[in-house]
Amino acid sequence: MEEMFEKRIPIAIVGLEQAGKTTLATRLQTGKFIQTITPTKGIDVETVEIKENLFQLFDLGGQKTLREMFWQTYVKLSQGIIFVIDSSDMSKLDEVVEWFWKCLEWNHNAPILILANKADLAHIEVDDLINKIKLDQVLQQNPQRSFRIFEVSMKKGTNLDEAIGWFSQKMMPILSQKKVRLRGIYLYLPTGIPIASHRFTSDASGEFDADMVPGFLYALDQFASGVIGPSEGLNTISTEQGYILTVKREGVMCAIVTDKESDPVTSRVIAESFLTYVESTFAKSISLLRQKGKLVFPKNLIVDFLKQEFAENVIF
Ligand SMILES: Nc1nc2c(ncn2[C@@H]2O[C@H](COP(=O)(O)OP(=O)(O)OP(=O)(O)O)[C@@H](O)[C@H]2O)c(=O)[nH]1
Ligand SMILES: [Mg+2]
Repeated sequence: MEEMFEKRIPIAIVGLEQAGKTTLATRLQTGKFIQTITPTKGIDVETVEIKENLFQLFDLGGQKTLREMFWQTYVKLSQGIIFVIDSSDMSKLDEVVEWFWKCLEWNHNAPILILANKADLAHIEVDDLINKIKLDQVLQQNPQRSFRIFEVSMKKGTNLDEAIGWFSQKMMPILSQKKVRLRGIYLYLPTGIPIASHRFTSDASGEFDADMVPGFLYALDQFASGVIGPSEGLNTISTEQGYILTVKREGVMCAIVTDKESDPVTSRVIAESFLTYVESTFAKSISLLRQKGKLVFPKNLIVDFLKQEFAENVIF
C-alpha cells in the first residue's frame, strides 16, 4: 500500500521575473514545456516527485515587490534553493547578483542549484556569469555549501536532467538528522475552532487553555491580513523562546509550537504531513465538525501520528 503521508522537502525556486521559474515547476510536474500565460502573482506551491523523494516547490513570484514580500521567508524555510537566471537578458544582471547574494545570506546551508536558463537564445556564457556573480566567494561564506551552475533551456529541456539529478542527490534526506522539540500541536478549522491538540510541556505555556490557542492564532492571522494583506497560508511567528508555525489547508489548519533550537523546516514538514494525513483520513469528520459542530476524532491522534511517522525527529 502506498504511504498516505510522506515527508516533503521544501525547495524555494527564486529568480527575477521572466527567468523561467514557473516553466521549471511545470516541467518538473508534467515532464513537458508548457508556455506560462501570466507572471506568478505570489507563490505557487507544487509537490513533485523526483527520484522517489517528494519535494514541495515554492515557485515564488520574481517581480520586485514580490521578492521583497516573500523571498526571505521561503528561502529561510527551504532545504534547497533553485536560483533561475534568464541568461539571455544582460540588462538585469546587477539585480540578479544582488538578489542571489541576499538569498545566500538568508540561508547559509541549503544546497543551491543555479540555472542559467534560455540557452536556446543568444545568451551570456556560463564563465562570464560565474565571474559576474562572484561564485568563487560562495565557499568563503560556508565551506560546506553545495552549489553548482548549469546552463539549461527549460524550453528545449537541454541539460535539465543533469541539473536536477545533481540537485536531488544533494537533497537526499537531510531531514532525518534534524530534531524538533515540540511544545504543542494544535489542529483547528480555519475559523479558529479547535479540533485536537496535544501539549508536551507543563511550563508557562500550560497556563493557557489549549482550546484558546486556535482562536488566538485566527485573530492574529486576521489582524495580519488586515495590516499587511492576505497571506498565502504559511506563517512563522518567531520569538526568543521558539517558533509558532501555522500551516493552512483549505479545510483545516495546524499550528506547531517548538523551542528555538528546533529545526523550523522539519517542524513545517511535520505540520504539512500531519495535515495531509488528517485530510486523507478524517475528511468526513472534518466536514461533520464544520456542519454540526460534532467532534469525532481518536483521542491519541497526534501522538500516535508523531510516533509512527516522525519518531526519529521529535524529541518527546
Ligand atoms: N526561449 C526560452 N524561453 C523560455 C525558457 N524558459 C522560459 N521561457 C519563457 O520565458 C517566459 C517567462 O517564463 P516563466 O516561467 O513564466 O518565468 P517566471 O520566472 O516564473 O516569471 P515570474 O513568475 O514573473 O517571476 C515565458 O514566456 C516562458 O515561456 C527557455 O528556456 N527558453
Ligand atoms: Mg512564475
